Amino acid sequence: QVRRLLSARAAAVTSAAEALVAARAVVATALVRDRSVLAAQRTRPPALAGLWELPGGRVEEGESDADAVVRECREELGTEVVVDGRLATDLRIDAGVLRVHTAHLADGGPEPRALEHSGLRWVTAAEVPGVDWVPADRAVVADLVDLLRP
Ligand code: 523
Repeated sequence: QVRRLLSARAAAVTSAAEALVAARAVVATALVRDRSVLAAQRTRPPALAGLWELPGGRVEEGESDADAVVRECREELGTEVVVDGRLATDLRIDAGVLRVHTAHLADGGPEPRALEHSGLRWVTAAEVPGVDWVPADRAVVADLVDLLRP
């Protein structure tokens, strides 16, 4: 009986730890230039294809959030970014929680290109609420509007 209880408890701790790891696993980037933020159009999965997101992805083992943001922006946009802050609201996704970091283009860095998305657009505070965001990213519309306002 005691052994069964202990092993149930160990399983609960393990799954809580796994949930925490999963919850740390995804970052998104609010890349800001000239009072606009970069929105990127997803190509996958089918449920999200055509919708717009803040670019990002899974954090790899041993990476910090900021490392992951820089790497994802290189891979997806072919550009160099500098992380300069974080939005207060986390996004809820199936895998757990996605944290949104704010960033700007590195001086003299290449212009972002849609290497893994079907399109890119710079959106102003006035345009942010009207963008067809993926469901999770809708949660930061108000934060983005605040971020972009003078
Ligand atoms: N989101 C999301 N919004 C958002 C990002 C960057 C990601 O809702 N701004 C979701 C979409 C996926 C999950 O987070 O369900 C992982 O994002 P993804 O697919 O862009 O990350 P990848 O490409 O690093 O991960 P794999 O799909 O495993 O390749």
